[in-house]
Amino acid sequence: MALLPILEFPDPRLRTVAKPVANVDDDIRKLVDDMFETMYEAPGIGLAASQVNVHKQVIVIDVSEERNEPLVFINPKIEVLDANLFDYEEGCLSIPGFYESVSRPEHVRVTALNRDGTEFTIEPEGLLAVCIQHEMDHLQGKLFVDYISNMKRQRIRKKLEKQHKAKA
Ligand code: QAP
Ligand code: CO
Repeated sequence: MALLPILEFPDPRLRTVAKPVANVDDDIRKLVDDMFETMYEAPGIGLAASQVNVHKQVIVIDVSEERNEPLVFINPKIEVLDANLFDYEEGCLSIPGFYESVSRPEHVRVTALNRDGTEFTIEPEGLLAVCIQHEMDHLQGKLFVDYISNMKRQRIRKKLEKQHKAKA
């Protein structure tokens, strides 16, 4: 297992659109294991492969208190079940230290492949529903700051750029 470096906003590589996984093989399972290690260590509740500069449709999530309910979503597809929206204060491992309220569909159905390559379908609720949508956005090169005002997004970008310069 290995910890993977996480790209931070406004890194343009976060804007890459991820490709579907053709075969859920041992290389993909190794990526999944490394992503879980990286997410748990951070600590975070969700991580998309895009964030570790691998542009494949792979997501890992664990929203449980005990951190013992790992979920893998490969090539996920989403269906919005009704028009109800849900507001949640979102964060992101690629935008450390910043949180903003985002409104998303509350009721969705997600179909994906698990780490064995078997298809499964869930109708997630609450935080899990929010997290899956947030992570699926990453696979399209989209970030939660794209939903807030340009002014707020610029302020976050400037603060992070300043931190990145100080570290370099
Ligand atoms: C996405 O985000 C998410 O700013 C996962 O300093 C978050 O795991 C979906 C984290 C909230 C829905 C709701 C963020 C860790 C972790 C930070 C994360 C930080 C350290 C974020
Ligand atoms: Co994120």
